[in-house]
Amino acid sequence: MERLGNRDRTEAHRLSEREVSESNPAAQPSGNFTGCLDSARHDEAIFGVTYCPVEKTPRSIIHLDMDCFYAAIEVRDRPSLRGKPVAVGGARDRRGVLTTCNYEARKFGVHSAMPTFMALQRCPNLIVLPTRFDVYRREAAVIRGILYRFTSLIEPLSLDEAYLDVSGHPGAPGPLAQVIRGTIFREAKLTSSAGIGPNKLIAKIASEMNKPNGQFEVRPEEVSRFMQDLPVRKIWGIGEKTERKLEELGVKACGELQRFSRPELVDLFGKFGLDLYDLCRGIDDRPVEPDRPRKSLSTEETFAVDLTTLEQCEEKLEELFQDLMADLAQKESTREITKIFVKLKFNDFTRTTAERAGLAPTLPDFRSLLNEAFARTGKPVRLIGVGVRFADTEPENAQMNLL
Ligand code: TTP
Ligand code: MG
Ligand code: MG
Repeated sequence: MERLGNRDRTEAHRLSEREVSESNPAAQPSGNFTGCLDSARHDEAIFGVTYCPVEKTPRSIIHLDMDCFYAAIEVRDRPSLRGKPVAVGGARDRRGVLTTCNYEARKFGVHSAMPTFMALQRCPNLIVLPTRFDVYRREAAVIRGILYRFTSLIEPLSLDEAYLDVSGHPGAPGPLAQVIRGTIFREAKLTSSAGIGPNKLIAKIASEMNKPNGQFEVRPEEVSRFMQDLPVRKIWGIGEKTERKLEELGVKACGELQRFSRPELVDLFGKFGLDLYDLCRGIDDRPVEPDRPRKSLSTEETFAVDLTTLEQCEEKLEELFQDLMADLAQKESTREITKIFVKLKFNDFTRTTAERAGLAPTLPDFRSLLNEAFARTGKPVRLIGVGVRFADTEPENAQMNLL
């Protein structure tokens, strides 16, 4: 029996990833754009049709980002530092680098990722404190707890920022962002900034505009005006290289980029050109994807040639078992496992799953499930999957797991 090459193994892993996301309740489509948009884009890319996507359901997205997060926590906890330039990071004599600094220090040109010695040259009075990651993580959990009072549709981007989809909230999003930021300040004594817009692209760009301790809202009818003069670099996916390429074409602002047709952008930037066509118009259909704990983890493989005997299946099972164990150790080493399962797909595309509660993920137990599933039909097997299901996480732990 010929074994699949590396590419196919990768594909098998990709499939297993898809399975993971299917079993994650948060990964369901948000109901905004679906594949039909992609196929329309595809047709246009081929036929050069002019196609103008319109966001079907207006959304309200808030991007919330804490102000000089680590430094703000340190200053809050040491009131004598208030008003002084403060940074957090490694020591100068140990070739340290700053994680961040407060706004007083930024006036001197000090910033994140700057070597500490350089920061001290620019600002000799800079107070450099060591990092206390456990404290920052705990604070992030408190803040996230506050956010969850307003919506469960939260996509954390890092410890100090998240997207919130507040489309379903009865309040207007601008005042709502004000209330959220006010609550964080009251309860955590930390300031934050927010951007409010009809999608993630706009919300993220807007949250920087009135930083620190401010917010900026772009209403749907203001998007076109907002994008006109916006530097192209503000768009996600445009790095230094693309910015330079665009500059050579005489394009600095999104309004100028809007003059290019879709086929022209595809010629210039490949597939990203299609995104760019929308993004420079302020159109971004990416849903807010909550990062809830996955319910199961599995790995599977589709075979180039169907397996016809139990022995052949057992041989493959062992390899899949090793993959699953490695995946488990890496991604979910601490979760309680409630069930293990083996899934078979047959050459007629029917499938069956044998699963059992209370078994540890051991090879003999997976083997017994394989036996059970195989015996159900005896048909040639085109795919085997092995996996585990996890116990539900307590809400409090769930929040910690997000960090
Ligand atoms: P940011 O939100 O990028 O920065 P910030 O919160 O310090 O400042 P701003 O007011 O501009 O939002 O990052 C959040 C935290 O992540 C930051 O406080 C420290 C950490 N961090 C690093 O450790 N290294 C880095 O290079 C950056 C940018 C941040
Ligand atoms: Mg921040
Ligand atoms: Mg941030």
